[in-house]
Formats: sequence, structure tokens, C-alpha cells
Amino acid sequence: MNELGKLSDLPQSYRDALADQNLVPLWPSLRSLLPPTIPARQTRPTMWPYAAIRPLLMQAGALTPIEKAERRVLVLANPGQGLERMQASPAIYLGMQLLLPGEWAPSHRHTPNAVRMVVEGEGAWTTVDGEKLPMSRGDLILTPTGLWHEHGHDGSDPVVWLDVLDLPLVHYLEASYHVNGARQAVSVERGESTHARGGVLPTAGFQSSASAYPMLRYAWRDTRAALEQQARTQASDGPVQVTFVNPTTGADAQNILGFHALMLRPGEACTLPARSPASVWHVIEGAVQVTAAGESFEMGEADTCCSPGYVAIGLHNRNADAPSFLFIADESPLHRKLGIYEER
Ligand code: 1HN
Repeated sequence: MNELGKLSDLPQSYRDALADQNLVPLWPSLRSLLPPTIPARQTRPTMWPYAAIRPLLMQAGALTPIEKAERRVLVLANPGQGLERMQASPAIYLGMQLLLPGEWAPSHRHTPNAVRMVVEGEGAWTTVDGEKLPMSRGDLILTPTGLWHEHGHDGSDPVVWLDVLDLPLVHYLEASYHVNGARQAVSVERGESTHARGGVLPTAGFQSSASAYPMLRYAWRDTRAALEQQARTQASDGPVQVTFVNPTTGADAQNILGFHALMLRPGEACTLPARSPASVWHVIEGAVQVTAAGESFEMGEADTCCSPGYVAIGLHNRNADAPSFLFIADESPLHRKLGIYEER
């Protein structure tokens, strides 16, 4: 490949004349914009052990009342992106949120899509679009773009969950904003009771509400049972994985980020192909070694790590006598919609 001209090859007077007119020569930057064969990635494989997060989050609970925070969150920031950018990957924001007994995080809505993966504690709930959703460990709760949501806690111990948002992308698009609202009136629970059985769904036209997001809570009990059933019926030639989908359309549960749960049989190891989207790995149950781009993370329950795109992912169930379960968030719906999705 031939060497392209550098900025310093150009006379200063010419560079100044360009800058005066808000013009920039392309050729000095062309190779870094379009590197050969594989993109440059800022995202560094990074693990955030829950044992390190938890005490700092509890300290935040003592230092900052909920009224002073609205959302009491420690952001899992990727050092490769720069901590101040508060992103795990190009499109993924991650945070660990603490709600203490009796606290209430007021209602608002915003353009970024969010999900919560419940890490610890019982008794909290999130009301989304008037639907009050109980939160238990391993449950996935959706708060899609534009829907009102607020959190409360009637239990007796701290509740912690992992927030996953497409905030970095929506912010980059200059489309990120919020609106505050009043406490929501709670209507009857819809999605979970009416859509949780994939094969039998409400008949079109019979139901009064036709929400674009018919299911807002995916109970861990059901997800786990689906994985175990598939592991029993699928030959043991690889891990079993399910994708959280919109039960009406079968498409990804949200527009930008993808969400999955993966089960590794006792002692199982595998290598997943290099895919273009960046990904996040969170242990719901068990113990898993995750290897990405030459980094290996020994992950236990509630630990979280991320990987850049375009690298293979190695998984190894560190438990020889019990299955392990991972929650995965990735940028695959975005890559597919943009037409840039690749597997290598
Ligand atoms: C948000 O609305 C929540 O509702 C949590 O719990 C984290 C991070 C950035 C922007 C909005 C929540 C958030 C957030």
C-alpha cells in the first residue's frame, strides 16, 4: 500500500488557508479512518468485578440520598474509551444502580432505550408505561424509548441492578433528552401474563392494547427453564443461547441493542466466532472464564465484562458439576440494521 501524504507535508500557509474556510484535507487521515482489513477499536476488554462495585455502591447509598441523585448509579466505564465518556463500548452504556428500602426514583422518559438486569435483592419494582413490574434476580426489565418509568422498593434489603442503555449512540446522534413526569397510575399487568408463552399469543384485534412493546418483563425463572429445556433436547455440541425477542414480531426486544441468555453445561467450553458488534457478558449464575482479545477474566456471579467487536470469545464453565448462565448484551440489531454485521 502506498504511503499517503502527511499534514506536515503541506505548507503552513496552505493549512491555515484551509482552516480559515473550515476545510480539511482527507488524505492525511484516510488510513486511520479506513484501516486495512479490521477496524481500529477503542473498546478494551474490561472486567468489573461485583466485589469491587458493591461496597462503593453501598457507600454511594450513604453519601448521596436518592433525592440528590434521581438515579444512584456507578457507571461501568471502559478505560479504552476514556472514563469520562462513560461508555462500555461504542453503543453500550452500563451502570450498577442501587435502590434502598423505601426509596423512589421518580418517573421520567427519554429517547435512549434501557433494560435492567436484576443483580441482587427482592422487593423492588419498576413501573413502565403504567405496568408495575416486580424485580427479582436475573429478571430482564425493558424500558424502551419514550416510555415512562420509575423505580420503587418495598423490601427490606438493598436492591441492585445492571442498567444497559444505548445512550452513547443516541447521544452521539444528538438525539438524547428526557422529560420528567408525575407518579404513574398503575394499570393491570399485561405483557407478562399475556405474552410469556411464546406459542399462544393474544389474537390480533381481540385485545384493547396493541403496544409496540407487548412484553416488558422477562422473568429469570422462565428464561432459565427455556435454557434447561433446550440443553436437554439439543445435542451437547455447543452452548445453548436464547434471544430476548418481542413476542408479537419475533424481532429483537429493542431496536438498537440485542439481549441474550446463554447456558454452559457443567465444565463446557466453547469459542464463539468473531462478530462485528461489541458485547457485554454478565454472570447470572455460576462461574465462567471469558476470554476476549488475549484477555481472560475469571468471572463469578454478578461480575460483568465487555469485549470489542471483531474478536472471538472463549467461554469456559468453571463449574464442573453445575451449569453456568450468562446474560449478554450486544450491538447486533444495530449492526444488522446498518448492514455492517459480520461474522468471521
Ligand atoms: C436512567 O433513566 C436510568 O431510569 C438509569 O433507572 C440509568 C443512565 C443514563 C440516562 C438515563 C433509570 C440511566 C438513565
